[in-house]
Amino acid sequence: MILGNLASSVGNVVGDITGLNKPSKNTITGSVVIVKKNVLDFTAVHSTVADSLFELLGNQVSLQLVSAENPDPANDNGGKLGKLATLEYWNLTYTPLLAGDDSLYKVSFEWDEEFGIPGAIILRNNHTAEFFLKTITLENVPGEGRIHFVCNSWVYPDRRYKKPRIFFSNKTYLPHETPAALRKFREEELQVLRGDGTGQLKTGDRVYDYALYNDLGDPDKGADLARPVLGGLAQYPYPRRGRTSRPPSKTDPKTESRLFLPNILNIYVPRDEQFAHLKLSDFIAYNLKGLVNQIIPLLEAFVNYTPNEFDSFKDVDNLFFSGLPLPTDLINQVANNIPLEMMGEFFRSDGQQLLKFPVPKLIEDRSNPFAWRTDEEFGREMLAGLNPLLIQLLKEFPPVSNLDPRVYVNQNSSITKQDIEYNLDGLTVEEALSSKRLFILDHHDTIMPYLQTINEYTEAKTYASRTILFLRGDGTLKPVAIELSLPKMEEDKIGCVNKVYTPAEHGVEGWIWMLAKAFVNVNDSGHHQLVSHWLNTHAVLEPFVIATNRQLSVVHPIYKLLHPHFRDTMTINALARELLINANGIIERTFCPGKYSLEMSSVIYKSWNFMDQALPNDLKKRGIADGDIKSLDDLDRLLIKDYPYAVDGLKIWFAIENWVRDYCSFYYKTDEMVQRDPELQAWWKELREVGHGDKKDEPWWPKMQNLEDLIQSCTIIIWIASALHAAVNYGQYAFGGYFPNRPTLSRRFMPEKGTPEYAELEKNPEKVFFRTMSSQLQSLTVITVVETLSNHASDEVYLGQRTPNWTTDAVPLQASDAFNRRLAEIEGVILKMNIDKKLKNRIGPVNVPYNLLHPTGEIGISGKGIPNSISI
Ligand SMILES: *[C@@H]1O[C@H](CO)[C@@H](O)[C@H](O)[C@H]1NC(C)=O
Ligand SMILES: *[C@@H]1O[C@H](CO)[C@@H](O)[C@H](O)[C@H]1NC(C)=O
Ligand SMILES: CC(=O)N[C@H]1CO[C@H](CO)[C@@H](O)[C@@H]1O
Ligand SMILES: [Fe+2]
Repeated sequence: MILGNLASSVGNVVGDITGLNKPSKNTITGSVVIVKKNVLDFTAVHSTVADSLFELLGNQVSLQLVSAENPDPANDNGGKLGKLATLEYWNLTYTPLLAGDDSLYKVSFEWDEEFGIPGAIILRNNHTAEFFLKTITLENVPGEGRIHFVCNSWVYPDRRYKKPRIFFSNKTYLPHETPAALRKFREEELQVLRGDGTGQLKTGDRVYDYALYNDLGDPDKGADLARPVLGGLAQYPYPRRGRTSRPPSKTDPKTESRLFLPNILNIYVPRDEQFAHLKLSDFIAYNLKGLVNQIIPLLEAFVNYTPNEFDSFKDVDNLFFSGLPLPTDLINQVANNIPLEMMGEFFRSDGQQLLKFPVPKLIEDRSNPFAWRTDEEFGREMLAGLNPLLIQLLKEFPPVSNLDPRVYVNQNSSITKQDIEYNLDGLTVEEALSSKRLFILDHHDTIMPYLQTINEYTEAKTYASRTILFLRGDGTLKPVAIELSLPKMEEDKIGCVNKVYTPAEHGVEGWIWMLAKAFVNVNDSGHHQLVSHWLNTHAVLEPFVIATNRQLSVVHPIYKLLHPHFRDTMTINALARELLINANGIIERTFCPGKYSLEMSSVIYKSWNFMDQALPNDLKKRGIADGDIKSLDDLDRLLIKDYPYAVDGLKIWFAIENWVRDYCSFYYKTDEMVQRDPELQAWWKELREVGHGDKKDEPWWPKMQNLEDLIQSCTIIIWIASALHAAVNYGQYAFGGYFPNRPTLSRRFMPEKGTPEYAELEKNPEKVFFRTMSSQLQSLTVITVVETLSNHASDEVYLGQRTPNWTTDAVPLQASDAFNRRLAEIEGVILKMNIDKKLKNRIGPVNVPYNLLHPTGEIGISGKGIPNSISI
């Protein structure tokens, strides 16, 4: 971990120096770590970063200590301010330990007893360019020793700020425990971060504020690019996003105007949310811009040039194993614009230029290249794939609909006992139901209301679906029936036409069954991307990021607890609004609901429930857990024992909960302390009433009146940001990169007996499969994007890892160590389970171990590791 190496090396360096260079009695020396410009490689984006180390010297950067002990009546009773001091360069030629990217400066402060212990530092950058300040460490503070300031912040020229920048030491204080001399500064800093709610925010600003999702449409470019505003109205409720306040579009005053593509990196996010990376290349989301700008147009050109459909699985294999040759003139035409390192990712040249993608894990094992098509793998991916969140216990047979009878009729399933009974290993349907061995993947009620519109007004032709699965004796799930439904008007109500498919292995019937599974996966892919991934992790978390920064001071214990789990989230979400979820963006172009995609996610947000995001609650609600799971001792309440997402997830869940409990109980000894913490109360109120304002009246919100509310809420926030997101994000390429396994769109209905399509299916089934599912361009686009989304960066920070010296409190530090030890233990258990042959769902026919919840990970598309935060 970069930060880890750095801080320990600074510690050593400073130790050496002070030994050689004792400060005089009335001086406090400090060391300041600033990142050199040349390693930031931001030149293209931010050309103003300080040019040379020496530019920061002289009077260009001044620092002033703020007393934590002695208020100054002349300064509104804020702490006394020390004399200005300036940076000096400290040429540490004998300190090879200093991390290569950093510059170390020295500063000497005048100090006397009357001043007391410093608690903050005011820093003014009088230079014309910004720099990235990492840490400040004061040495030999009388009575205190070393005081450390974790800054990690971009510091702009002082004239850009209304108040000079202030940094607090790494001590932690509840509001009422804040030394009197620091209170004023604590409050003022929060005011600065809240801003005054006006004006367009620009690069370098630090303001955190809220806005509606009114920036997805582009009505100035045409009515077909207009989209409804999400959030603010009962019809389309949505979580809030970060405010940018660009001017309104010309056509629709309610819609914010959009940025032009080349300027996308100028989209506003509060400065320290953006690129706190040493190298831009470590920020994987940055690649998205190149993808949308350059690679996807290249794919389009390629598809137009060559047969623009895949005809067989062999064609698809070539894409991964041998590469498809790229015509030379095509290369010449577009390649000039593509940065070399980007070409490297997708185009491998073996003498000639090839379009070649990394082999998705799903098909890596060549001993059984069609393992992905088996029923066992189809069922297993509902437990250990990239969307293991929807399978639920079937309580009633046949399955019923809960759609409003005033609008819908006959939406119950028409699957019969005869359809499934012969596949229940000798049980009757009643026996299978009462022994809780029937499960369902239900995509009926949620999609039915949109189905007519999608099939009529978009390119897609698709179904609502119900899949029934039987839990076999060996712990695997066997799909026993798939029902595909289309809407049909019956008088003035919406009825439906159902068609039931049952397993078949051979001949046309085998292909029909395979298509039925593919239609289910189309629907599941849409739900995965829009709901499980975008809405339930990325979008719902952003209001927590904003509220935390606006209402909790950086010295507040809950700020310190949560902050690592917010890294990069606002930035990736801002880029997603520009490139992925916008009108005619990648999602609309490649997923079934097309232009209705985001609108549908807003309808689903209506039933989002914060408390259900807690894994034990979620499992109970889906009927997967028979009763409450209060600790790992209750693991045998899982009806599906070998459910990798749930088994690993519960271990991680309780590890997080224990850590949060130890941490919070150290600061809050009583429930009353929770009630009386004004920052905490303001935080929660704003989160509910503004950030998730469209859901503010929901009865399930914790009231934040006791320690247990606080522990549960923080555990859920950390869970969403880390494990839940990892489970749905980093397996995208492993499972979805091989797109026949997870098509995102279907363009034709199921062939019916007696039609030319059916005859074609008998003759050339693979060709029909590829004509029915996503087109070549759609498939290539999706896998290009999910390849990027599935990457772990080289500077990834995994669950539990923290900036050293993030607090001075011993008990929380010990609790954090214990958390990390527990996570390491869990890794051991996961590795062991993954080689246990009895656990059939952990590896499955495709031989891909379930590593998505293995806490530490590996760089690249490893499908392994839980980062602290949602960063891609
Ligand atoms: C659907 O099933 C429910 C529950 O069994 C039943 O009450 C309802 O009448 C059924 N609807 C129709 C149209 O058969
Ligand atoms: C950081 O923490 C370590 C203990 O974990 C301590 O030894 C060291 O002095 C601290 N460094 C600073 C700069 O506070
Ligand atoms: C692509 C698609 O059809 N997605 C739908 C599948 O079903 C869910 C509900 O379970 C809908 O929300 C999706 O939009
Ligand atoms: Fe993500």
